Amino acid sequence: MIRKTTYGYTVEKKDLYLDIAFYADNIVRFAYSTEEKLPDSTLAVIAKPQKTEVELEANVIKTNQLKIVIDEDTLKVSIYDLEGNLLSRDKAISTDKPKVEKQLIWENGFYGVGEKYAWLNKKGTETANWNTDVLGVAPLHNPRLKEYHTSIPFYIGLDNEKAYGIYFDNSHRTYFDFGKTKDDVVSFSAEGGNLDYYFIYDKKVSEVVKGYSLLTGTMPLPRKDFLGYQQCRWSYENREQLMEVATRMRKEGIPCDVLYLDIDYMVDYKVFTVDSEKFNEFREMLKRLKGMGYKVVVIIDPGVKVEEGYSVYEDGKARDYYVKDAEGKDYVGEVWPGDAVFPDFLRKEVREWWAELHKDLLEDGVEGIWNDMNEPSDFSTETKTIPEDCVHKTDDGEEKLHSEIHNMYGTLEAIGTYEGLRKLQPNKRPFLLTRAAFAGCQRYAALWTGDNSSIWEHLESSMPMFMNLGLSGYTFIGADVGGFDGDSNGELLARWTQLGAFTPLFRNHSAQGTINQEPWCFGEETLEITKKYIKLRYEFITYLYNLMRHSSLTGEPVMRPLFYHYQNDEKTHNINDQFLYGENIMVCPIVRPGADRRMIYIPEGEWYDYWTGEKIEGGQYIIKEAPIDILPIYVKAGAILPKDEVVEFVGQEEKTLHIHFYAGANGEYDLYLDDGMSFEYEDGVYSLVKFTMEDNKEKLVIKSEVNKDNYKIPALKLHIHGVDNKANVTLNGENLEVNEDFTVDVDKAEFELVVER
Ligand code: MIG
Repeated sequence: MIRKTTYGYTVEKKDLYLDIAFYADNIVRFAYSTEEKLPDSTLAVIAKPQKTEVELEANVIKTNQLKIVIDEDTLKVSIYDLEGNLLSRDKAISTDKPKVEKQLIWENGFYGVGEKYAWLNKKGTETANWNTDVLGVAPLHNPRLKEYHTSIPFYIGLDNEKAYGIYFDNSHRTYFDFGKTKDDVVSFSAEGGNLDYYFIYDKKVSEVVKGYSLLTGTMPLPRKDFLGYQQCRWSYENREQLMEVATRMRKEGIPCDVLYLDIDYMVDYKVFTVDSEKFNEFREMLKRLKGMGYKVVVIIDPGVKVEEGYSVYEDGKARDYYVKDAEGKDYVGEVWPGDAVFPDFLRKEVREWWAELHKDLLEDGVEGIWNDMNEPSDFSTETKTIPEDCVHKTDDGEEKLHSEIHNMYGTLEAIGTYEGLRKLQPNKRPFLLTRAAFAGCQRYAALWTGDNSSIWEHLESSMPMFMNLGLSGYTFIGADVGGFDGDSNGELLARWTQLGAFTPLFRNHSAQGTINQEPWCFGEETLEITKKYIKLRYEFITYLYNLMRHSSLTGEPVMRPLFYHYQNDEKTHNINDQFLYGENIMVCPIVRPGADRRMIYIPEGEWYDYWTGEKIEGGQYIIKEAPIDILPIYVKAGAILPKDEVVEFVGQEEKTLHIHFYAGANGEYDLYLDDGMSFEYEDGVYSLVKFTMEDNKEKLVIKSEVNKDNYKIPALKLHIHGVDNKANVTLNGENLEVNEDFTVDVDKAEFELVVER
């Protein structure tokens, strides 16, 4: 029997209910449970069911985009678009051990599932989600490994003309099989919990990504200075080492905004302590670094050292805030400080307590927090995490097994820390970096992909990983530039820095016991190349900041696979080593040693070689020469790009903003400007300038319009690319003499420039 509910329909079969709830015309939730109500969601889902136009006829539910056919005997569903094309069909479902097998019908590729090694397209493979400290269980990240530091049970199926996403809202260990076991079956299942999933449909994959972001939220607008270059190492062991790095950066003229302190800044790895012997006058040191333009981030691990007299440990114990073992005693594992207990972040009061502990560090001048080991990692067990039968408690005192909470543990820590930072510094956007994450964690923390190695394979594999993370709602991402484990080398660092300059989080980091890999460690040539690309990063920092803002509003990633904008071109469905940086820039890194050229696929349209200005017709493969100092970059005709003059750190001084127009197609660009730091933009303290370019081959018209000016708009200089005839040009109606490279100073942000071609 199918009954109407306030949010959709319920189908009942003996003691089982299938709840169908609508979140939009194209977003439908299918929740199977033994209770006559929608089951509770995990922390990932923030959307609520919406009143949607739906109608029921016999066993068919119709929305404005979908037709859902329900088999009342089996509770299996089939989904069609309104033209009658079959989008999805259940072959088998089970609810005791939640599992769905769907028919693999038309999907050309499968994507998403967050941070996973191996190629972009997951068709023919299987994977699993269980947050894991990879180096604890394997010598290095590799394609046969399924479980990484994060779990995002979301995937996308697509072909040229349509796409869907399935978000499986289950925090237990989950499994996905994309046609591996049987080539006509795609399945997902979990070790426990409910069969509760969302189906998101659209012709365009970009809309599916936005739909997923509607369900699980988007990244908050980050501070602009944290988009600058970041330098880290395990560890800068003392004040002298850290200051030396800080000074050397400036001396070499390498822009840098952020420095990190890894675990050795603490006393015996006790969280929320600072070793004042190694870092004497910590507060004064941070002040000096601030004066040089640096922000310092410190690492905080979740494990609390078991030690009498250590106030954090004793306070948490007195309040009964730690995760319990199966016998009801505080579970004691082993991490860097030796015996350690784990705060039960599932409870709000524990999260608030933890947040409050950051107060002294912030008062000392620490500007960001780095959460590591939060899978949580535990050296003492074979699984390298705390036992699955450990017990957490909800705010209502209900007990939950670690097997259910595990994948969310890092995110729960992030919620506590993020909300705590907001409270402690109400008008500064928090910066938080996490290793472990679950779906939805993008709302709180940036993510790095954990312990990679200084090998070319990990440079190459980071690209599909980033693109799939982006499709899975995670925008603020990066990998350890230069590689973490093992020794890096000059060529590898140069190539890695080239890619890093185009990842939202741009951090060079390396492990203890490996050779140093700061930009100056491998000789003059490597220094010059890394410096060139770190500077390029700063030239594009306003552009990146604008992409980040766009992502914070829509969920659209910064690093996008080519099919994100060229879905109808099947050639793009398996491109692993090129990506779009926003819609109009294409980056094609070199990821092999000794390579001085590579093949590049140029998608349809007209493109410019960023370095030479040469125009290239799309729809073809080209071979691009790329000696060690060249990262191939292409800009699409119609692009309008802001570019900054290079500074040592973000906000050092106000400079002219350069606006680059790539003629040959129409284009538009909304430039967003604010203080890059506070929450005042939420009250409208920002500016928006809209640029448009119309190019009908006879005439090029470039206009701008100030749509909001509550924040200072810097001086602008225009650069026009791809126009040969510089004879008949007017600026605001007056004739204009144009110089060789077609740059124009404008004295007002609103202008009109016309070129008769
Ligand atoms: O067990 O804090 O992924 O970035 O440098 C290793 C030391 C612990 C793992 C992190 C890495 C960090 C390291 N940590």
